Amino acid sequence: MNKYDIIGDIHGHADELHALLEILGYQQGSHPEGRKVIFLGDYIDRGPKIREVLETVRGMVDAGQALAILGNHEVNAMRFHAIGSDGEHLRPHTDKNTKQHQATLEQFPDPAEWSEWIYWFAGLPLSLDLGGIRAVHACWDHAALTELSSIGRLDGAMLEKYSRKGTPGHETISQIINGPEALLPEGYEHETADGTMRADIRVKWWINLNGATSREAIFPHPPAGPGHPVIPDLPPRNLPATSAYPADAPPTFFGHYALKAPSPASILPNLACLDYGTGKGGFLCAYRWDGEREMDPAKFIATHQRRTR
Ligand SMILES: [Mn+2]
Repeated sequence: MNKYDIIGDIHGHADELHALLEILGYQQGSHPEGRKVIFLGDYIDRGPKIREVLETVRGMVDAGQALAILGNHEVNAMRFHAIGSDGEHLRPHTDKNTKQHQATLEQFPDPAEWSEWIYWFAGLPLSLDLGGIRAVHACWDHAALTELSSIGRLDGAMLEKYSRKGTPGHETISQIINGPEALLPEGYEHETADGTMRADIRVKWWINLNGATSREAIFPHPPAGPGHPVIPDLPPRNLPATSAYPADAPPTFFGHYALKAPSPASILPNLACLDYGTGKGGFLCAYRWDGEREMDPAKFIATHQRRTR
């Protein structure tokens, strides 16, 4: 059985990636004990060394030393660069969308080179179910993943089908790469990590949210206390239907949520988020998986930790 080291969102932070791979025992992209890496997506759009991150990830995938899935930033990049059948970009080049993609645009001024990377993204899967272990960028939604399992490459007509905001296809793919969202009650907003005020919140998709208050549903919980907006004990609007993540499901790893915590931990015995906001004052995080059904708190490895075993 393969043993895997699962690594969360990197976002152009190649130095942290190389430090983490070294802690995990990888030498020039391969492990002496034959372990492999699973990368959880979001390789681009921030950080100073996006090209180096992509070259490391792709190099390990090509050499059979790693598996990589798509994050919302890669799918957004594909949409940003693709032209739809109506002649418009699948992701409109608004100020907001351009700003989100700015670091990548600056670090890849040659469109021919960037096209190559877009083509590579199109060959990556949206999720992995390896039997003993599962990986997805934001949300393991069985129904959405079943619908998406037949699409093959996410390019051309498939990309267009899953790109148009407001279409069922877009909802399906967004569920996987962005996770479900809701809205705070009328008149309430929260402060996002980048300092903007928003009414829409990410929610805990692994519990039954039926009847949950905004405070119970929001994930992660934003900073609380003086100077921070209050998350009310009132039901959010448009709360999605969710159910408890099955306790008998294999260990499942996701990224995306930029958690703020001094050290990593699992959410459930078989569920963990490995995105701890590297480059946003956090750290890059991995889980060292050896086939166990329940996660071991000692096997979360972060760039700010010394090797412990
Ligand atoms: Mn993400």
